[in-house]
Amino acid sequence: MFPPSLIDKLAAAHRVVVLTGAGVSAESGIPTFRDAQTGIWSQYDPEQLATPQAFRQNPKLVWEWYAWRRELIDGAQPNPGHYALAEWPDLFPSFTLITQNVDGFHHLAGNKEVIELHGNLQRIKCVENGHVIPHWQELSGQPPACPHCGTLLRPDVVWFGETLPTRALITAVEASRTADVFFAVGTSALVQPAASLPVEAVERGALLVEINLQPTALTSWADFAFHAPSGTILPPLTRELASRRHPS
Ligand code: BJW
Repeated sequence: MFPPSLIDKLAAAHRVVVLTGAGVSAESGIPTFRDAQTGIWSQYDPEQLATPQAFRQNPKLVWEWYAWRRELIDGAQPNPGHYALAEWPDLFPSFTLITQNVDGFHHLAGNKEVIELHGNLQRIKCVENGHVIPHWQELSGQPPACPHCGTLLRPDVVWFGETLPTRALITAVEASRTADVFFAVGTSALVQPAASLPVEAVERGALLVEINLQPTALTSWADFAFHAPSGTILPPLTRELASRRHPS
C-alpha cells in the first residue's frame, strides 16, 4: 500500500515530526475549522468568532460557541488516526507531535508529550491577567468572572492576532528545523505561523509527507501525498513501520 521508498526512509529516520490540524479529529465527529458547521452555528464564520474583537463585542456569543464545541468534544472519542500516532514515540529515536487542535484528543489517545500551539478548550483564563482556571461553574451561557481579579474568563486558546505560547512555538520550530521527516496531517496549512513549520522543515532538507482528504497549499512541497482520511492511512502505516522496527 505504501511506496517502499517512503517506508525505507521512515525506517532510517531519526527525527520525525507530525503536525496535525482539525482534519485528524474529523473522523471523531468534530467539524473542521473551515467546514460548514451545524445548527445555529452554520450562520457564523469561525474565523469571525475566533478573535479577541468578537469576544469584546459579544462575549456571550463567543462563550456559547466554545461551550457548544466543548460539549461536542466531551461526547466524542479519539479515532484510529489519533491512536495510531500514540504509537509513534516508540517507532523513532526522536518524535515530536505538534497540534493546532484544542480538543486534547492526542493526550486522550495516549501521546504523553504534545505541543499544543493553539491552546486547549478545556481550560479557561481571564482576559486581563491570564489567570488560568481549570474548573468552573457554567452560568447559562455567560462567561464567568475570574475568582482572582473579577475580569471575564475566556477559553485558553489562541485567537487570530494573538501570539502563540512562546515555549511551544520555539520547541515546534526547533523540532521542524531538525526533522528528517515531517508529516502534515489534516491541516489546510492556511494559518500562520503553524503553516510555516512544514516549509521550514523542507527548506532544511526534511522529507515532507502530507495526509489530507484533498490537496492543499502544501501539496506542491510534499514528497508523498495521501489524499484520504487520516484514520484510514495512519493505522496501516503504523503497522508497517512497527513491523520494520520490531520484526516478529
Ligand atoms: C481531513 C479529514 C480527514 C478533513 N483526514 N484530512 C503571515 C501571513 C499572513 C497572515 C499572518 C501571518 N502571520 C500571522 C498572520 C495572521 C494570522 C493568520 O495566519 N491568518 C491567516 C488566515 C492568513 N495568524 C495569527 O493571527 C496567529 N498569531 C500570530 O501569528 O501572532 C503574531 C502576529 C499577529 C498578528 C499579525 C502578525 C503576527 C494566531 C493564529 C491562531 C489560530 N487560531 C485558530 C482558533 C484556535 C481556537 C479554536 O479552535 O477555536 O486555530 S483559527 C483555526 O485555524 C484554528 C486551527 O487550529 C487553525 C488551523 O486550521 P486547520 O487545523 O488547518 O483546520 P482547517 O479546517 O483549515 O483544515 C482542515 C483540513 O483537514 C482540510 O484541509 C481538510 O481537507 C482536511 N480533512 N477531514 C484528513 N478525515
